[in-house]
Amino acid sequence: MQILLVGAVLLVQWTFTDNPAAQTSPPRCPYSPPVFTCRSTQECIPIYFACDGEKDCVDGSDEEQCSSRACPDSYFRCSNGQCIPENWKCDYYGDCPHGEDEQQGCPPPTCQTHQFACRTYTWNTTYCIPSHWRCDKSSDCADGSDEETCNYRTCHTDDFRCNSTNLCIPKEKKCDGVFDCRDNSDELGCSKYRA
Ligand SMILES: [Ca+2]
Ligand SMILES: [Ca+2]
Ligand SMILES: [Ca+2]
Repeated sequence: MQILLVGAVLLVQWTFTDNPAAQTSPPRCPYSPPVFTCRSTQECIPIYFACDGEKDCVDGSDEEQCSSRACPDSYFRCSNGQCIPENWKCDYYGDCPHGEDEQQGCPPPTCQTHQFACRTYTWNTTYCIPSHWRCDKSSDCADGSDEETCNYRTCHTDDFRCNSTNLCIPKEKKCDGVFDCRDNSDELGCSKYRA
């Protein structure tokens, strides 16, 4: 009798969990909209995971028809069809595979007070440089503007000449604990910086 009862309970449980209606109802989406819904499983993924070059749906449907897919409002469309939130645009981090989100009319970053701002800003190229890299006879800005309108020091006989750039600095600046040469040669071998 007891075995029969247990069997009946198991049968009821099995019938319940095997309910076809429970199996076909779409899984609950844990992401806030807009989301991409996978074609065969009806699972959802954040919309920026679609057309990002990686299959996130089991059936790979998130990587299909990317060339014709439009983006919802307040989303930026990368050239590969990926949709990224508008506020990922011009945040100085390339979210689109080719950095398109950083290339269209983005303002240059704000350089810190001890930095020199190069004249033109292009994403992913050097823009803010340490101020002592200005007029050090070594081009650091992508547009070379750090070496424009420089009054390079005329070399004196007792000057220190930087190794790789031939920039002359007063001998007092050799081993003064501050880097003046672009290659740091003015502080090499000095007691302060000796390892
Ligand atoms: Ca994907
Ligand atoms: Ca970005
Ligand atoms: Ca320079």
